[in-house]
Amino acid sequence: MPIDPTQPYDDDNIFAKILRGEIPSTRIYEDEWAYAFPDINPQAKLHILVIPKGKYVSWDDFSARASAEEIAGFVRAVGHIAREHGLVEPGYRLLANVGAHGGQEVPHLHVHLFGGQPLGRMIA
Ligand code: D5M
Repeated sequence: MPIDPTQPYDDDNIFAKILRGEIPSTRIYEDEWAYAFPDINPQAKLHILVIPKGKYVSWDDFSARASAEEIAGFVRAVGHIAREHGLVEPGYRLLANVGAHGGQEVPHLHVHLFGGQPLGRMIA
């Protein structure tokens, strides 16, 4: 079920539990601002989820409330992960679903990073 992106942050959402180590995940990358792990239901050869350490429901919430430092740290982390995986050439795709039309299911901001294959025009 898509979530309401205007809802208050829910501390019991699955990615909050992953950040607290209450649900297992394989750490791909971690720094002060971001945590990255493989998507449980990969839609491409490489499908990584990158989430901010801060409590943000969606891209909308993050872009409205996060500090410039948090935004810069998170964006830099996503770029770093892509470079670390050698994705810049031949390329990759970033996606953040928001709300019902976006099909967002987990109410903690996550950026999908797809790569490792030609991706076509649409992937979700
Ligand atoms: O995408 C939510 C994504 O989160 C979806 O691709 C599955 C993934 N997911 C859900 N639970 C887990 C766990 N426990 N580990 C890894 N990946 C997970 P959305 O953009 O909200 O539709």
